[in-house]
Amino acid sequence: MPRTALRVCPLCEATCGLTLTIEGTRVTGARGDRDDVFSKGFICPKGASFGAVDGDPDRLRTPLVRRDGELREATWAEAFDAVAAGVRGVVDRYGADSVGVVLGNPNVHTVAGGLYPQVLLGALGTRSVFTASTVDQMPKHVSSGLLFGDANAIPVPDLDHTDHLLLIGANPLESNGSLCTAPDFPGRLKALRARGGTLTVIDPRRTRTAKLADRHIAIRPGTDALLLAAMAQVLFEEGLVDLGHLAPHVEGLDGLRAEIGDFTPDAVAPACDVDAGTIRALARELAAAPTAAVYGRIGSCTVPHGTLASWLVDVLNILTGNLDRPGGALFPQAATDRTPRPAGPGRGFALGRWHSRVSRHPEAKGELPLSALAEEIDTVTAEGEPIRALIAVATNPVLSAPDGDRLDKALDSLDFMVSVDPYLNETARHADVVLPPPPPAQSPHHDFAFNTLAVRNQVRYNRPAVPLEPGRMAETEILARLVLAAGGMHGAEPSAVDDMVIGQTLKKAVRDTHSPVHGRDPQELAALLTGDTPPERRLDLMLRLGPYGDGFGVRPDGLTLEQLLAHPHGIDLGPLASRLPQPLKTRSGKVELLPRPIADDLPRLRAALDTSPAALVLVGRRHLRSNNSWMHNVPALTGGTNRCTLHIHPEDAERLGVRDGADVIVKGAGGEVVTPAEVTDGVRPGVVSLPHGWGHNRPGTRLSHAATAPGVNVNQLLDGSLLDPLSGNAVLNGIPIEVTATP
Ligand SMILES: Nc1nc2c(c(=O)[nH]1)N[C@H]1C(S)=C(S)[C@@H](COP(=O)(O)OP(=O)(O)OC[C@H]3O[C@@H](n4cnc5c(=O)[nH]c(N)nc54)[C@H](O)[C@@H]3O)O[C@H]1N2
Ligand SMILES: Nc1nc2c(c(=O)[nH]1)N[C@H]1C(S)=C(S)[C@@H](COP(=O)(O)OP(=O)(O)OC[C@H]3O[C@@H](n4cnc5c(=O)[nH]c(N)nc54)[C@H](O)[C@@H]3O)O[C@H]1N2
Ligand code: SF4
Ligand SMILES: [Mo]
Repeated sequence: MPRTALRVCPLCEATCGLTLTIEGTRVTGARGDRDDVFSKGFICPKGASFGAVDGDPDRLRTPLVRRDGELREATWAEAFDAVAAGVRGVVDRYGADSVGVVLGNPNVHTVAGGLYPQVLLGALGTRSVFTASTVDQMPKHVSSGLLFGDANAIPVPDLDHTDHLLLIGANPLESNGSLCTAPDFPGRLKALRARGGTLTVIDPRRTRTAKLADRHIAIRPGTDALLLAAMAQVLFEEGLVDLGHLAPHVEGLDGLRAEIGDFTPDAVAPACDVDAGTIRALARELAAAPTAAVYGRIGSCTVPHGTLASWLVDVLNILTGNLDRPGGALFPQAATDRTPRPAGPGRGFALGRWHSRVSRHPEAKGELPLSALAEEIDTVTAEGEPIRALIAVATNPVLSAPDGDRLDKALDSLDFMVSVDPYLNETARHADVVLPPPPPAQSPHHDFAFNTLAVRNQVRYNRPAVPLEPGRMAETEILARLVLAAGGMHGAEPSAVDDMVIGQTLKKAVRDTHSPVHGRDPQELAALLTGDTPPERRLDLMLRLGPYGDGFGVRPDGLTLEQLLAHPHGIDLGPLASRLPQPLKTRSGKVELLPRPIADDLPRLRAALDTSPAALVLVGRRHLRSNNSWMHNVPALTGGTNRCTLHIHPEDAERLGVRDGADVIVKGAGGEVVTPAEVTDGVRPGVVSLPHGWGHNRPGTRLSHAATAPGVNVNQLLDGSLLDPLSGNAVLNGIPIEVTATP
């Protein structure tokens, strides 16, 4: 008899609740959970394919260990012995920084990824840390760090209540939203219009999201910071600045006005290719709306002025009084957030506390640019040791980061590499040890990351929908054992890792005068934790110490793991609400409108006014039935329009002699690829578009379906040298390229 189980979907940031149909130990169906407190039944084609993603026969079932040059099946014990020997050998000989750690996107979608990577970094003590954030949203972290003193304080547009949404470089109809967790983002945009609100989309492509908008502005890629600066300039010039409730919490207004005075609409219009009148209208509409939210995503981050654009998004929210008010952009409050501290000056946010060895890139948020990973491995300098061992968790940088060919060679030269990944893919094929986590149905689920970015405060937890297959190891245990093996405690019980974290957290909490458990006995508190597994006990701890928690009995109705388990469809914690000044951790205790690193970067933006644009630039695109590099192996999600083609405008096609469907050569600083052209006026003239995550044609992988239609790796067009200097984020959009027709 089939049974059902509830499970939040981990396949994108929308976090939809699913009802899985399970026959034996197999997931044979998935539909939206109508009783889910947040998603209320919404599901997309990826979620509907949960069973196929979960049951992909190419998923690895046992660890692989390299012997005599070949990856062979091995026991878990053999695999962790090899990890301990490989990593510790390098640490002992060359020091901790010669071990690199790369953390990929699915870490924010798993319980294991939420609980162990920070412990791993602590145990290793390495500064060679790289994550998908520097090919994604690092500019937003940096701008939040500078404005609010907390890199993780990211305001989220109040989608369900706003009157006016200005959406920049985001295509939620394909991506289902990002840094704005909202199940049924498309439905929420339609509801905004239905209640009389307006939607403006700024995107060089006429996306499905743009088609839904009242106004679509096909900007020249990479120039959003100029356009946003000009909007701010108009607000000042026309007396439309109105901080409202924010006034007591903001400093630096006069400095800001002076600094951006020369970014007038007329000055930026030629660079943006948006006329000055339109820019003025955008500013006036924003100021006139009863409530409004400006929201920027990939297209505003992965560009040369990504941090400035991300900063200006919030500057506009602030200047119009829309930050931190319902209908504007608000700070969510997640159930596992730390207990809020009273408002007041904080420690602030520091950038560039250390630098990368080869190109001297400043760290941001403790990370070095993923674009610099290859050179940190393959380049010898007098400054110190290169990276000689690599720990890669849930990541495929050979496809997702610039210049995969160089990284491919660099990974081959390592003394040791371990990959925690369900697939033997383009990156994992270089590993000496591959540790495969179980598929999602066999894993617990909680959204540590996305609840801090959600348009409604809520909390959900799922235990594994089916038991672990024999021979499998939970990813939480894999990562705990990895912490022990890499940290020099190989062989200890994995629960020792969790006990240590619980002990340290409680010790700190009882000393904190603002904590509900101040003055109590940590051991007594630890004994009160419930849960079937060490990670569950850690979740219980975070919930109970969190803003809605029971404080270990201080608030008897407060949240605990037990309560959460009693509410399988989740617990609603209410709409987003104003929280300032509490989230501010700047040294001044205020929103610092014009932080020094931003002011120092403005001359570079000014210089962009006079730079003549390249004849042809490349932007990316996402497809609803895809996700970065790892869903091309599921037949139900490939084919049709989900193909790796180069979108090119008819005028450019004509000029270059490119025919629809014919192969074209695309050439960039890092290399060239050959791919079919698709002639469409969905991109603006002067812009071509190619999706990322393709290029499944390297030997030694086990991705049998993906290999049948491999596509090409767009990131091979990059050489890794184009970065947003403040954040170290890769420039992935607006890259100059050449396109030629094949004979
Ligand atoms: N040109 C261009 N490049 C881009 C982008 C772009 O827009 N344009 N987007 C960038 C963005 S936003 C991102 S986030 C990055 C993503 O870059 P990455 O994080 O490096 O890449 P993914 O393709 O998400 O690969 C994730 C890996 O995790 C594995 N995985 C899946 N589920 C699990 C799990 O439960 N546990 C573990 N341990 N592993 C799992 C998959 O098999 C896959 O190998 O790509 C970036 N690259
Ligand atoms: N289906 C699907 N969903 C996904 C993913 C996926 O790969 N596939 N990946 C997930 C991940 S990791 C992330 S980070 C999110 C990303 O979520 P989104 O940010 O919504 O992602 P995109 O669909 O890439 O939208 C970026 C848009 O920016 C536009 N753009 C490019 N350059 C510029 C520019 O200079 N200025 C402006 N204004 N626009 C520009 C592009 O044309 C594109 O339409 O999606 C997540 N969801
Ligand atoms: S929108 Fe995202 S979370 Fe929801 S079903 Fe689709 S892939 Fe899963
Ligand atoms: Mo991402």
